[in-house]
Amino acid sequence: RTRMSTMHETTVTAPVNIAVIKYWGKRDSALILPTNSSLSVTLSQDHLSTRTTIRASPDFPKDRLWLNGVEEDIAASKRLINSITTARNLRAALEQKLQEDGTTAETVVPLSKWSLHICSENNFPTAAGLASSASGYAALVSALGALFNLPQSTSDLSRVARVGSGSACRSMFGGFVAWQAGVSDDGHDSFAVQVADRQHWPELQALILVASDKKKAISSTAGMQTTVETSELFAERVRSVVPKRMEAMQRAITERDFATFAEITMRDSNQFHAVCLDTYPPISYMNDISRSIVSLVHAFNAARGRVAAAYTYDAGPNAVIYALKDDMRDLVELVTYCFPRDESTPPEAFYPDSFAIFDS
Ligand code: 2P0
Repeated sequence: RTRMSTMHETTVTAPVNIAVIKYWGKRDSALILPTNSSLSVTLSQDHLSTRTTIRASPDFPKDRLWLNGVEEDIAASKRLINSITTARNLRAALEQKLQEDGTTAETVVPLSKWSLHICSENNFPTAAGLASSASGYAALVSALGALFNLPQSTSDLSRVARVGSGSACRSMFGGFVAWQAGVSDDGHDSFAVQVADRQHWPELQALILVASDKKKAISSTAGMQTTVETSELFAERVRSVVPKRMEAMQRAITERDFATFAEITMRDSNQFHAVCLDTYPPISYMNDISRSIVSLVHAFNAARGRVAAAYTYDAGPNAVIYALKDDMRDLVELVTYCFPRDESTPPEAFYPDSFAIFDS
């Protein structure tokens, strides 16, 4: 017997983002409120994204979720429960409002009371060690917003993505995105805003260099907690460095000033990794290949007599390089010459805008 009339389904995709001003540190771990604002570039959905389908039905006995085909235990994840429950509460409020407004009860589908089946897939190898929680929670919350027909703005919904994973709030937008840390205890002022859309600066490209596809030793969540508790350098970063950089970075993006954009990006990556080393016991995410790519980018810039490329590293050894289109062509040639790919390099390596793989 088909129950199509009572089945509702939505599919969305959400992209990965790479921070140029790094988020590292929480002032509230339960609500995922950061110690400092951050800023990122959202990558193209074609290469790195999560695709999530959600189905709601009165016939489902409970919520279930599959990640890349493997069922996850929702009850074991506070983050999943928090984000799903928050979206469901927004839907319940909407249903109540529609009823109060006089919409006949039969036309208000009680989606807030139905259970969900959630299916989420990354279009990139999870083993490649690239951030998947950002696109994952952004896709989940975008799909819930669409399924529930929520009237909230994207910035409002970014708050819901934030309680799943901090960096996910930035993946709710394309282009250049700031996550404003806020100062409140309840998180109402901690959400993402778009600084500029992708079309604002189409010549800017990102190249991803996979230096290792091993899983990282210390998770971001655990690592940043230890940093907050032990690093003195970190306190200085939060107090006096990041606020200045947030302003300068937004100006560089608005003015399409690549040299400034690139220098702040490299300096902020370097400071983030310095703060990790200042953590006690120290955290070290970059490896020898990461460090030789740093040297290569500085040599490339020195040879050009200007800042033509910028590296940035997250909580792992893989490099993301930003450059303008004309310089990216030469940079890719240089990198492939210095780091010849081995047999195991997957054939999907491509550029521009951009995904190249170099195995150690
Ligand atoms: C960032 N990272 O700004 C920084 C730079 C890693 C290094 O956001 O605990 O996975 O889920 O809020 O978002 C990684 O942190 O941590 C991260 P949670 P998340 O992109």
